[in-house]
Amino acid sequence: MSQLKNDTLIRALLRQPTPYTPVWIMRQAGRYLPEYNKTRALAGSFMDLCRNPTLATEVTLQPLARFPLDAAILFSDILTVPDAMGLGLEFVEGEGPRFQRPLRDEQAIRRLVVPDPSAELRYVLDAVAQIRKALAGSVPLIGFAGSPFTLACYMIEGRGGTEFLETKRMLYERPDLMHHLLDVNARAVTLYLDAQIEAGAQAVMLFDTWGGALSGEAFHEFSLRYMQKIFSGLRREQSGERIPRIVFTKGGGQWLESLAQTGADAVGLDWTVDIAKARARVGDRVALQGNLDPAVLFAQPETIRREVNKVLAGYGHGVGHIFNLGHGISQFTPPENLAALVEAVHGSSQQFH
Ligand code: 1CP
Repeated sequence: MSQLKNDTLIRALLRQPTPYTPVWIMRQAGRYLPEYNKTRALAGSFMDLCRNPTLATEVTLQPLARFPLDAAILFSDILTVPDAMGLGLEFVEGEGPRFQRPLRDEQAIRRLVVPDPSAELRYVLDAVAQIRKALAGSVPLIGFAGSPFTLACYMIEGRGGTEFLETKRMLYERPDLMHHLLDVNARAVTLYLDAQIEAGAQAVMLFDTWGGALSGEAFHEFSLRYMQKIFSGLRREQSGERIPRIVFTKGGGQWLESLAQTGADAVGLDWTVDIAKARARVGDRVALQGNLDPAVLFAQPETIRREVNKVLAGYGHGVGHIFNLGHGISQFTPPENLAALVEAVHGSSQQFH
């Protein structure tokens, strides 16, 4: 049995009854919180913050001290895995992530080695263990990784904010090479998530932020297939507890049936998807996580409450809904608006359970 004081997230992910709809927020620890910016300045840089388990623990807990959220998510980044492969991650102030050594030729890709998480990513595992201890069973801790394809986008382009032209050129011109890279990434992510679970992560999420940039055919061949591979290789239980898995392909609303067959327990929805229709399509097989437009958090509390109610009512009665935004919270969000959201979810959702 679960030792958690609040296990609503785990139960909802496994489509078991809960007294209300649990809520957590993608990027709940981050730049919209002044206390986060303070800790980050103290650490020196974003990566210094990620590499310091004590400070990573501190920022993981910051949103939970403000809001009665139903889960914590490990403070880290999806790009720690390619960094551990030697690509040299840095965050240029105001410009986002950059790799010093992006993958520019076949040799660089053939040379890639799957990192040993207990060595190169030790700092993440230490953070997981320290966060679990600090949470003391209050709410579950979510671990995460990027999907093989989303990681490949950053590894090839070397940065965000591109149209993935280099990535797609390789995908179309050298599918063999792309498959090799995705296979390395899938093996790396499987080991990494498995190590996070061993260190204490109680649920895991795969972020496929850029899978939605692909054609349907390419998505299935180059993104979905590798996420399936990860879930089939990952341990299902730890210390007798089932470890639920969440898959989130931003822009993946057309492929929900496929996403429901990856071996994930829950599928994340962005805000372009009608959650009632999503439930009718796949709600008998997986839980659904989402999917309020993050921009709603810029409106007045009454508007936030109204829009929260629409998502709750859209999902309707019964098990299997985890409330979240359709993507990460904006850095310009007033924190008090998130308080209104969490209160609205907890207050209004009881009628649906
Ligand atoms: O300047 C800063 O302080 C850094 C901002 C920041 C933060 C707070 C970055 C840089 N990463 C993070 C944390 C982070 N990233 C978490 C922590 C847990 C949480 O509170 O949710 C998680 C889960 C991520 C995952 C992540 N990183 C994704 C997938 C989710 C998504 O947002 O689509 C992606 C694509 C990244 C790459 C990345 N890291 C950081 C930025 C700004 C980006 C996006 C770059 C781009 O626009 O392409």
